[in-house]
Parts: sequence; C-alpha cells; structure tokens
Amino acid sequence: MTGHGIIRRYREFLPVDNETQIVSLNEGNTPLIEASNLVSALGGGFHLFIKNEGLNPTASFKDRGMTLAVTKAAERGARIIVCASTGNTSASAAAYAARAGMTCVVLIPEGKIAYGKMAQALIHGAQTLEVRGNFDDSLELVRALGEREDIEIVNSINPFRLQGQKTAAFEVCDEIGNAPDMHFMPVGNAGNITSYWMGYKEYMDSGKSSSKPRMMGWQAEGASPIVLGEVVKSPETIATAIRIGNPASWEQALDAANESSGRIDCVSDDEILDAHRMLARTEGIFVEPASAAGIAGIFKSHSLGEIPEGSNVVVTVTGHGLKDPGVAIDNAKSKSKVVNPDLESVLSAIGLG
Ligand code: AN7
Repeated sequence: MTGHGIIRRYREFLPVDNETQIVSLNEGNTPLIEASNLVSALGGGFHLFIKNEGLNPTASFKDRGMTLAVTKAAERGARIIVCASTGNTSASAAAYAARAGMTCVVLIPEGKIAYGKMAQALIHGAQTLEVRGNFDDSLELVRALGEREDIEIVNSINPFRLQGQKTAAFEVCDEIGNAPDMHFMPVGNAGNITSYWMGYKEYMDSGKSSSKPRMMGWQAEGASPIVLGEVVKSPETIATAIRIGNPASWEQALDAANESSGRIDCVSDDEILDAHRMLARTEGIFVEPASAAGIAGIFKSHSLGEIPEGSNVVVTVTGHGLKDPGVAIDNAKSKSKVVNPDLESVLSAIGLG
C-alpha cells in the first residue's frame, strides 16, 4: 500500500523506517488560504490564514493521526481497531480500517453525531455501536476494550495519533516560511492543540523554523471543562464534535497554552453559529460547527484587542461543513423558493421581475 500522505512527507519526524508498510489515503498537504475578506469584515489589521483540514480524505484532520495509528496497528499484527468518537475519529478509523483490511469498532454517543459522520462509519463497514451515554462514557469503555491484545485503540490516547497530527504544524511552517504569531483552533478532547504544539516545538528544535506561536484554543461554552477547571458531567453544544466534558489531553493542552503564552477560552453556540455562517458567506469556506469555534475565537480575541497589528494568524478549521448538513440548513437563515418552470417566475423570485 503506497501513497503520498504525511508519513512519506515527514518520515524523518515520525516513528517509521524504510520497511514500514504505510496505510495511507493521501492525507495532509491541505490548503492554507489567506482570508482577507474576513479580516476586512473585522476591521483589518492582521494577516489571517485558514488551514482547511476539511479537505482531508475523510473530510477532517483526524486522517493525519489515523494513517500512523493504523499503520502501526497493522505492523504489530492487531486485527481490530476500536475508538470512541463524537463522529470524525470514527469516520476516519472506519475508512483506514477498510483500506488496511482490518475490523473497526466504533462507539458513538446515541443520537448525538452529525449525519455525514454516521454515513461514513456505516458505509465503510465499521461495527457501529450507539452508546446510551456521552463521549466520555464511550471512551471509558474503549479504554477497557483496549486491555485485549488483539485490539488497538485509535483514540488520541494512542500516541501515534498525536504524532501524525503534529505534521499539520510542519505544513503551516513550510508554507508561510516560519511559524505564525498566533494559532487558533477548536478544543474538544484536546489532542489536536497538543499535537500542534509538539509539532511547532520540534520544527524549531530542528532548525526548520525560528519561532513558535501563541496557542489559542476554543471550547464550546456548554462543554468547557478546561476553562472551568472541572469535569462537565453533561456537556451540551450544537457543535457535537466538541461535546466533551472530560478531555483526555487536558493537562497537555494547558501546558501548550501556558508554555506558549496563549490561552484556552470558550465561545457560545450563538457565536459559533454566527462564525459558521460568516465564514461561508465571506470566504466561500464551509466548515462544520466545531470548526467555527476557532473562527468565533478570532472574533472574540480581536474584540478584546489580543491580536497585535500586523501579526500572522493561522486558524485550523478541522472538519468539512458537509459533515453536518442539518445545522447548515438551519443556520443559513434563508430558504429555497419553489417556482413555476417559466422565466417570469424565476425573475420575480430573484427580485428582477
Ligand atoms: C471537527 O471525532 O473527538 O481537541 O471523536 O471532530 O483534538 O479533540 C473530534 C474532535 C475539533 C476537537 N473539530 O479536536 C472525535 C473527536 C472537529 C472534531 C475537534 C474534533 P480535539
């Protein structure tokens, strides 16, 4: 199995060698897009680049970690991979398992994952279990299943996941020629912010970049245990991907924020929805609600005067908007119109009649 994904591109930074049989779907190498319209809408003053991770093979950033986790699971002879998920990890695991000829078992919170993600798990043939509980309950079950030798956990408690995900920071540095001044992203289980920080540190240590960004992580208000400093027993947010009350990488995320002079804060569901719609309207970039939390974070940070004039800011949008079409249709705040099949009706419907 070959491919041009992140393992090939960054093999010197990853725990692989020339013998490794890579399981890849050509993940990574996602676009970094300058978002001048959004900056103008905010009143200007800085450079904003959007790292569009929704353009990975299964339409989220999870593929970067999954290629390495599944490659290493196959290498040690595991036949079954298992994960708990709010949807994207399960979609990615299901696809990479299919590619590797492995069995995939996913545990998802009943009724709380977006439609597109459910479609992905099912069509790739994963054994899909809806748990009468939330993500945190599901992760506890997965930890117990992982005790078995024949089963490999592919949640971010598997260290290969974070190793793979750190390559997004390498790509950002390669593209803009150095690290940005600030990096914004949504935070759920807190693996991704941990990965980026690891990536930025490693790139600087190896002389590939000469600075590190302030890491700015954003939880949803109703699922903000890191901001509150305590576990949230019943997390709630429209952004189901980050509906997590007890993040696995909690301490590492706090370290990333503290070591980088950044911070972890939260935004409300209304702020998330405004950012979701505004990004789609001003830049033509359609993301899922969780990804819009990072964009909402930029609005909040900018309004607090935290983004210095002239600085380079990167925001990772983590998943594609088509993952969650239901929220998009509600949040568009406009409806389609039905017309008669004649020019007069069409012109009148678009206000030119
Ligand atoms: C679109 O799929 O936890 O802070 O089980 O799908 O690294 O957890 C997804 C998380 C942000 C948060 N954006 O990243 C899962 C899962 C999207 C996501 C996050 C997720 P982490």
